[in-house]
Amino acid sequence: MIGCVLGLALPACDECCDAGGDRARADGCDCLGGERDDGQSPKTVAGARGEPDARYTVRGRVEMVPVAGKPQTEFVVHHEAIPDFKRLDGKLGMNEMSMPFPPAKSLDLSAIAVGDMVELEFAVWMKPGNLHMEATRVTKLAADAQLNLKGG
Ligand SMILES: [Cu+2]
Repeated sequence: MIGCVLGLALPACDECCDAGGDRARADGCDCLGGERDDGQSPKTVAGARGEPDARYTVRGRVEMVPVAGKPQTEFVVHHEAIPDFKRLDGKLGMNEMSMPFPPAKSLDLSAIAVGDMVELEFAVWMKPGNLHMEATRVTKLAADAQLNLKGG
């Protein structure tokens, strides 16, 4: 669930988030997947969320792109560490990890493919009852860009 990604007070999730990356996902932890906004709920109507509480820019490698008509596909990026990421528990930082970034409605991902290295901007809403995050801009990096990812 998204709250977990944001570092909500769920100890198991916190552990999972701290572990980061594919291991956490392989362990079946809810941290990187699970409950997500399906884009259908009334809350996602444009403007209903108001201004995001924070915006971040991070680089990473695309691991999955959403395919029209296949709801189980999503935009997944293995992102670099985000040292200034503000978590709900007041701590700072998100480790590098592989996680889904629901695309904003206006975001066109048609030029993005699995394996692409990208710079990603995302917005975060952190108020109780309005927890959400979405990718707002994705730009391809040069093919020889060097990402700082332990997982390769
Ligand atoms: Cu993350």
